[in-house]
Formats: sequence, C-alpha cells, structure tokens
Amino acid sequence: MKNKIIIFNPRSANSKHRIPNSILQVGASIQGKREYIFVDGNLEKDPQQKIISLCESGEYGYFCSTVMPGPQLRQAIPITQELKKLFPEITTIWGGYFASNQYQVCMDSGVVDYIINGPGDVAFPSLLDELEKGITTDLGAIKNLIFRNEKGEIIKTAKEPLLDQDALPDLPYTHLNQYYPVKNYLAKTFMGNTTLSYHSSMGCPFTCSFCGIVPIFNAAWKGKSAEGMYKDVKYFKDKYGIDAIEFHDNNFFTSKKRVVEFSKLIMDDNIKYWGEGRIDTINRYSDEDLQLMKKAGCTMIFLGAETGNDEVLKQMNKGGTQSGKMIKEFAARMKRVGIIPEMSFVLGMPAETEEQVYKQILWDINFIKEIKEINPDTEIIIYLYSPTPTEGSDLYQQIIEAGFSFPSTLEEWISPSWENFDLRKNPLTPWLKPYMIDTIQNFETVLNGKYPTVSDFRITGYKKSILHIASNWRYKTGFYKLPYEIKALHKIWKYRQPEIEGFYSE
Ligand code: B12
Ligand code: SF4
Repeated sequence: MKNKIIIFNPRSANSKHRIPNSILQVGASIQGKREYIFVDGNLEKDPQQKIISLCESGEYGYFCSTVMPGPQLRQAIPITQELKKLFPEITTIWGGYFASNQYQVCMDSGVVDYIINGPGDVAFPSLLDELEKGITTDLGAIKNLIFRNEKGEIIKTAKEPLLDQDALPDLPYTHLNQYYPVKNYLAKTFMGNTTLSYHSSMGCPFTCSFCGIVPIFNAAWKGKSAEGMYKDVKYFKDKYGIDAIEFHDNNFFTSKKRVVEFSKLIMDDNIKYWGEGRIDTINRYSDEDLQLMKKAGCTMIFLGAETGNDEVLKQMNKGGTQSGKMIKEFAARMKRVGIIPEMSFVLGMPAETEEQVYKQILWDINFIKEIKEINPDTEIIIYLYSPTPTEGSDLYQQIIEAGFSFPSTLEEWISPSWENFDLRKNPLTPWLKPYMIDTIQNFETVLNGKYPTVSDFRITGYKKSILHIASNWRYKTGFYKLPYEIKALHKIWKYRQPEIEGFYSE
C-alpha cells in the first residue's frame, strides 16, 4: 500500500543538533494511527538519496517537511523539487514558520501541495484522513490549512484556537530513537553536559510588528502545566541523566504562576535552565520569585530588548510596558539576583531620513554600552532588522513604501544574500547603507572582544584576557573601524556567535 509517510527535518545547524521537536510533534499527531518514518537532515550524510530510496520502495505516499526560514531551505527546497520531479504522484506537505509565513511563494512553486499553517496537531491527521478518502471537497473545513481549490485559487482556512497543551499526545521519543538515538541530541552546553531542548508552550500574547510568529498565533498563547512539563523532564532525568534544559518556547515566562510552580518542582533535581522572555513580563515577578527561580536552576534568560529608544519601541509595536528606563533597571535587578540577562537588540530600523537611521544606530550602540556598564554580565546579541511581513501593521506599510520586497521564487530564497537575510546578518533593506552595517558589525566585533560570551566555554582564562586588552582601547574611544586584530583572534579561537549559531553549544 502506498500510504506510508516521510516526516523530514531539513538540516538546521552544522553541529550539536537539537532534538527535532517540530517533527516530533507532527509525528505525535499520527502515532499509532499511521505508518511513518523520521528523516533528520541534520544527521544524514545524503538525506536526498535516503528519501529517494524510500520513495523507490513504492510504499510511501506522502513527503512532509518542516521548514524554518534560513538554512533549512537549503535542503527543503531542492529535495522537494527533485521528489516532485521523480515521483509526481507523491503528496508533498510543508509546515513550520517559513511555509506558513511565505505560503504564496511555496504554493506558486508547483512542488508544495499543502501547507499546515501553524499548529498541525489536528490539521495534519485531518488532512491525511481526507486525502485517504480520495475526495478532497471538505478541505475548507480543516482549520490551519492552505491548499488550492478546483479553480486553482489558494485557500487559507480559518485558524484553530490553541489546544489544551496538556491534552496533546506525548512526543514519540521511542519512535525517533529507532532511527536516531535520542541521547545524541542531548548537547553539552555552557549550562551542563546533557542538555534537553524542550518546547512547553505555543504562541505568544504579544504582537510585535517585526516578529514572524505574530501572523501565526494572533496574540494567543497556551502552555503545558508545570506538572506536565515536570513529568517530561523527570523522564529525561531518569532515562538520560539530563542536567540542563533549553526552553525553546517563544515566550517561556508568560505565566509567572507556571514558571514559579515549575521551579519549585525541579528545585532538588540539580538542573539548570534557560528560556526566552520579555523584560516587562519578568519585571513584574517579585524578587522572591526571581530568587526562587535562580535557586531552582534558572541561569540565563534571553530577552528581546530591541532598542532603548522609546519612540522606536513604539514603532516596533512591542506592546506591554517596556521602556529604555525599564531595560536599565532590569539589567541592574538581574545583577542582584544573579541570573544572566541575554539581551537582543535589533538595529537598523527604517526612519524618515538616512541621517535619522544612522543616528538611531549610534544611539543604540551607546545604550548597549550603558547596559554593560550597569551589568557587565549582560550578554548582548545584535541583529540587523530583517523585516517579516506582519501584513497590515504600520511597519509593514513603511517597509513596502521604502522599496523592500520578498523573493517571488523558492530558488531566490536560497540565494546567498537571502540566506544571510534570514540570519539577520544582511537585511537587504534599502534604508540601511553599507557604512551603517559596517559600524554595527565593527562595534559587535569590538564588544565581543571586550566581553566574550559566556556561552563559548572555549574562550576562558588567558584567551579572554588577551581579547579584552586588544579591544579595550577601541571600546573606550569608540574607534570601531577595521578591527582586524580582534577578528583574527576570534578566528584563531573559533569564537561562536549565538546570534548566528543559535542557542548554546560547543
Ligand atoms: C529550535 C529552533 C531553532 C533550531 C533548530 C530547529 C530545528 N528544526 O532543528 C536552530 C537553533 C538551529 C534555529 C535556528 C534559527 N532559527 Co529557529 N527556532 C527554533 C525554535 C526556538 C523552536 C522550534 C520548535 O522546535 N518548535 C516546537 C514545535 C512543536 O513547534 P512548531 O515548529 O511550530 O511546529 C508545529 C507547527 O508549526 C506545525 N509544523 C511545523 N512543521 C511542520 C511540518 C509538517 C509536515 C506539518 C504537517 C506541520 C508542521 O506543527 C507543529 C506541531 O503543532 C523556534 C521558536 C518556536 N518556539 O517555535 C525558532 C524559530 C522557528 N526560528 C526562527 C529563526 C528566524 C531562526 C534563524 C533562521 C534565525 C535566527 N537568527 O534565529 C536561525 C538559523 C540559524 C542557523 N544557523 O541555523 C524564527 C522564525 C521566524 C520567522 N520569521 O518565520 C523562530 C519562530 C524564532 C523567532 N521567534 O523568531 N532555530
Ligand atoms: S514578545 Fe517576542 S515572541 Fe512575542 S511577538 Fe514580541 S518578539 Fe515575538
């Protein structure tokens, strides 16, 4: 029977691969009901050949891929294209952030048949049921789906409210283990030797106009209960001896009650943890809450500071109550508590004139230096603003008026400049001039020299001191131009940049 399913995770990083939670959750939705295989592009030498061989067996009817922007496109696009050429009868289904946000270009490519738009827990099995029946007239009733109707029009169905996350089936770790040993995904990080990557909630209650998750969740958020999370953590502690967790949630700290309860539950387990949150949300936690979290293992929190400029924060539609003043106070608070704040800044937002764009960049550079003054342990991540189309926002209107447009073919998305765009390193935004990008990148090099990230545990001792001395005069005088000597040291010691490599690994 030709109805087995391939669920593919295209290569997303060069090493230390995280457990592929996206495809695990897709697998969970059909576990025990349908026959499927996981293919992890991170761990296959030649995933294309592997997938072709599977299809040649004649047993597979579906090729399903998760697709994030950036490096995953490099495998997802050519493999899907080749497969459609060789096996046109195989149904191709994409899901994930790229497929959902850039659905038009995916559907126009002629190689993607269906897209799951956001959570696939119900949509994916429902689509398979419909396709198996052989009649596809009811597709419009399936929520979170994008398809072409008989007239060839692209239809985006209604969104499904977020599900009770505790009611979702367990992730099929045992099934994954048949193909790729789960223990190999538990990475050594700056927090511990065996780090679990875990996703405990869906969505985010905010609508920042620059963020790619907004069109998918429309300000909705739902999390697993503290007990539900702890049950999974305990499983990994007992079976694999984990000593650290990276929470991959978009906004882990949304519910204080949940975070505090979870912290109490893991208090004696000797597990460190890291997660992403908002400054204004966590600033509402009391000192006692923060101390309890620290004691339970909360080591570092990734925070979207974005900018210290209140006007620009408004333009970003950051929502909530964040301000430049709050960012500074928060950095000081974290210093007292002993949790490392990892603040990301987005530089290069559009403005009315070129002069204003540059002035804002210089202003933010000074702001970052002030933060470092207040709490030198603060980790700084700098991104260049890479627009994500949250259609309808003022910012979207502004970037379109400024002459920005997205690629109209999948091939263009894998060209080197667009790949860099996805990595938020080369934004292709017309208002950002090369000299501005130089200033930002040179400052970043000097900053990383003076304060190497703690997440790179290779840069310690004398290496740290040499880098510090080499960068100090530049940092103090503001002379960031051509910092070749620091770049050379970074190259020799293979300095890692969390903003490019993502998360924490060797
Ligand atoms: C883990 C992760 C990574 C990992 C690898 C992921 C992997 N697959 O191996 C790494 C660290 C490599 C990574 C890198 C990047 N990432 Co990333 N990443 C994530 C993160 C934190 C978690 C993904 C995850 O596991 N989610 C859990 C699963 C269960 O949720 P899900 O993916 O949404 O899956 C559900 C649905 O989407 C759907 N679905 C998804 N795939 C599929 C496939 C099929 C067939 C079906 C039917 C359904 C389906 O069903 C699932 C279950 O309901 C997300 C944020 C987030 N919380 O999701 C960002 C996120 C996806 N990343 C993002 C980005 C931009 C990147 C980068 C490209 C850029 C950057 N600087 O961060 C880099 C690339 C850097 C590099 N060198 O590789 C953005 C995408 C935003 C956008 N504009 O679309 C996100 C949303 C973070 C953010 N808030 O900005 N990332
Ligand atoms: S708070 Fe963070 S995750 Fe939520 S919409 Fe804003 S940037 Fe995106």
